[in-house]
Amino acid sequence: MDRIVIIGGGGHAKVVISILKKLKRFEVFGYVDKNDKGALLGCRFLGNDNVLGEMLESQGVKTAAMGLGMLGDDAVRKDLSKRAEALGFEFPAVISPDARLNEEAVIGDGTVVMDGSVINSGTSVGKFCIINTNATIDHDCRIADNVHIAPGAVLCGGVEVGEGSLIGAGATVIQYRKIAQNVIIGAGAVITDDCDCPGTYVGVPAKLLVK
Ligand code: JB2
Repeated sequence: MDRIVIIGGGGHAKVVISILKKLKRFEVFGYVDKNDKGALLGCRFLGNDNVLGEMLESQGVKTAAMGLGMLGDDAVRKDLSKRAEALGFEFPAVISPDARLNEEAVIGDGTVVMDGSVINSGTSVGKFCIINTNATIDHDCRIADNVHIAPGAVLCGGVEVGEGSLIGAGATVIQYRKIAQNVIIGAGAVITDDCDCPGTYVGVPAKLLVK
């Protein structure tokens, strides 16, 4: 089994580790974090991000999973994934055996698809996305890189989501609507119109919050 290192040791990392354990395709070698969080589901702390290069060279660890979650600003996460890829790490898509992917769904490298989520036919999901627990993405959606679809969110058919956007827990986007880059959709919001400008949209039907 290939060894895999987890980047980050918080709540999101725990979920990623639990999916990797179910998959039984990798040996979870350990995690890197700014702080030692102790053993995480039996997975040991390896040091901070500076140990990644050394692991690649001397420990034969060539594979990584992004264990940092994102709830809005994803700069640290993006920077870390770029740095690790530049070092030579590969980030396979991590897809829970308890998710359902239908025909012609395409999932990018570094993306994690969690338990209970459904991704329907003809949908493509970019790199380093989080398709969280019980999220539903129906047919022919286009999800760009670094997008987080939070637990229980529903995207109806043909929805487009731009890079870095977050669709909050339990939110619904009706069919064929377009969400721009760097948009946050609040939990439980219902999107009935396109969200063309970056910003936070909340409510039913959802409106752009003016700061
Ligand atoms: O530069 C860093 C760094 N900065 C913070 N490098 C590394 N390797 N790790 C870093 N961290 C670590 O990220 C923190 O020390 C901490 O252990 C972890 C963040 O953990 P937290 O539990 O706060 O958030 P998360 O990113 O794991 O999960 C969030 O997003 C998920 C999608 C949470 O809000 C979850 O509830 C949510 N499901």
